[in-house]
Amino acid sequence: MWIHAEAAFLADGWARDVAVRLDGGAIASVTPGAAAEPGATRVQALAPGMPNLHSHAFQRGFSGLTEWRGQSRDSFWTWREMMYRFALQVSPDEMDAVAALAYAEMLEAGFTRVGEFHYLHHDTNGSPYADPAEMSLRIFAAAEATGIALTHLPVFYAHGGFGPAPAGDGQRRFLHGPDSFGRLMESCAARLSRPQDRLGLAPHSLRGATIEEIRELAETWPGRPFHIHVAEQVKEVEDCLAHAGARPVELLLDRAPLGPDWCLIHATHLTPAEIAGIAASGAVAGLCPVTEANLGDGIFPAPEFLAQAGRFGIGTDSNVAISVAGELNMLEYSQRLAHRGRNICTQDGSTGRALFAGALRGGAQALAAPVPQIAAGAPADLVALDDPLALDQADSLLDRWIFGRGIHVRDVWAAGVHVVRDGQHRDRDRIVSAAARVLRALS
Ligand code: NGQ
Ligand code: ZN
Repeated sequence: MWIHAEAAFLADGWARDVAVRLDGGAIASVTPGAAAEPGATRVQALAPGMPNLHSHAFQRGFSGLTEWRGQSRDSFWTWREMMYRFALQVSPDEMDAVAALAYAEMLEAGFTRVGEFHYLHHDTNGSPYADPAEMSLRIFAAAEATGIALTHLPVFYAHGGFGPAPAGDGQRRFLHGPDSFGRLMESCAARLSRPQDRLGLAPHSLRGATIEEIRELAETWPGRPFHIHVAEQVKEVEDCLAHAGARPVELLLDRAPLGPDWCLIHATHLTPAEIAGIAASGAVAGLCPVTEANLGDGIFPAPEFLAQAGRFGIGTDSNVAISVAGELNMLEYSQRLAHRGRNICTQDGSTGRALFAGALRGGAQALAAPVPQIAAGAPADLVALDDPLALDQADSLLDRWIFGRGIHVRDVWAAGVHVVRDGQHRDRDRIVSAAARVLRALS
């Protein structure tokens, strides 16, 4: 199968008139300066698919439904109560339907892989399902049905807070001890069936797992993507200091084997030493700028981190919005607001290109995937961007997509399958009506 792109974003930049041949799930050849093959799908601009390194798929089910003020001052913590109320209701079938909606929308946005940080493990009353991987299997089913590549990240969650404090009733579906978590991991490893799928793991946070448990997990499952929420809220930093005598990232740097397999989700509140420590470790900062803004988390210290060659990727986290351009836009704009300057997330030249290329690399690293690229032998995960004005300016295309108007995702190939055409997932109607049925019952 042939694609002919007027412009394609190759490893060394934009090339013109590029013929791309797909063979199964991979790219077989890439030829710049070529004439279109007969029957080729013609696109304007072709770019690699973006990894989405952090998703809680079920949270798509209440997107836009927590934007009203209660009696108290609303915060991350009051939002979390509402999130728990929703989490306590979702059945396996409902998980499948909501995750399929989120994943179809991710593909439509230009994400071709998702890191699913999955902690909704047990039945609504908190007892394990007969099959401990029941809910994980629904995530696998949604990924397979939509075509998105999956890095599944079963979450280890054992406590309700620092101390450790006992888990609350609202957390009853999340909880594991080391043995039951080990069985879940084994079961997931045995049942992930597509070649593009990966298995990592994720202690939820320093609130949900102790530093000893985190070390034990890292020792038991070496070499797998290892994700953790960290230093997202000021209260978490203060509580960690009070209980452990160290800040969250400081504690991980001191006591855990941080390295390139690690992905620190949010890592919002950092000292200069913590910024340097993460950058030097090779771990990825898993930034979720839209959710971080939505939840009032704070602003990641991007200029300092990027100046030390820190690695980052992007995630849609709560899935309140699902947009590659939206995450990268918020990442840069939050920096401009904080630092009262412009073009902060680039060392030189196009900000859109620096953000896009950085998030491709860091996202792939965090999800144990090959770096997305338009090159022979790479997975055929491709996004065609449409420019209705057909400005002959590929160099500014990523900037116009992220900061301007008019550029949109028209086609997406995932593992060589043409899953999005004219901006719509091929099963959009079926997926939307299944999710609509579920969400009318849940909300
Ligand atoms: C989550 N989300 O696990 O879904 C969390 C909220 C928590 C974000 N942190 C729960 N954005 O951190 O305790
Ligand atoms: Zn999260």
